[in-house]
Amino acid sequence: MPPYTITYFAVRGRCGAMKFMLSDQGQEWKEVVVPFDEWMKGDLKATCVFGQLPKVQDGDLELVQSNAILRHLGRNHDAYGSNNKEASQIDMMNDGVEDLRLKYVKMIYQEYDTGKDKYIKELPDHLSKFEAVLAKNKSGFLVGGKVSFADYSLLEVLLNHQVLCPTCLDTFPALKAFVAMMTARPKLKAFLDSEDFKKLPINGNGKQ
Ligand code: GTB
Repeated sequence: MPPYTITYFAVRGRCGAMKFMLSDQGQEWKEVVVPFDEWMKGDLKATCVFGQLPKVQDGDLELVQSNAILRHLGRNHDAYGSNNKEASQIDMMNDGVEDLRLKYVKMIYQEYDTGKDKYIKELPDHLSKFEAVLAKNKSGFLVGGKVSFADYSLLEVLLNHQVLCPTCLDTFPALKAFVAMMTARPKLKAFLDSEDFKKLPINGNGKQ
């Protein structure tokens, strides 16, 4: 399969999970990194369906919306369950991850100084939902017996939260085991250890 092209800013942001999936699946990709001052000129923005990045090109198919991109890659790389029932459950879990991601992004970009402590206090309530799912599904993955795009998305959100609050998983053994299992997958581990990954800030405003 020819490599994908990912167009995005020089942050992990909304491309972390898709890069986890591609690296874990042994799939190469090309990157177009857009400096924010270049973006502000508006020419590229005008070509994006919703005026935002990331954008991924797969041959003649051009996609925006990070979760649509994750689903597309999940279909291409057998990371979307083993049947329709599992696919629907994976969609559900990914929507749950997205809900948490949006809360995190709001806190980071809009209320970091005033809202961080409250956010961390309320975090166990959100994490407990994923803990329950993982504790029930004995495979270690969110759904079924194999990795899905929702697992990559959850992993990315959890790693970001461990930066925000290093102890946040201490009371969640299934989440801790999930992070350990996912980050030990050899190709994903190699990506997480790479400069390409480590050099990028998590968020665009330098908060983490
Ligand atoms: N729902 C969309 C998705 O999931 O893909 C949301 C995409 C989105 O929020 N894109 C943001 C964007 O394009 C970038 S992610 N913003 C520019 C615009 O709207 O004009 C957050 C972000 C913010 C700032 C930087 N930065 O300064 O480098 C990087 C990333």
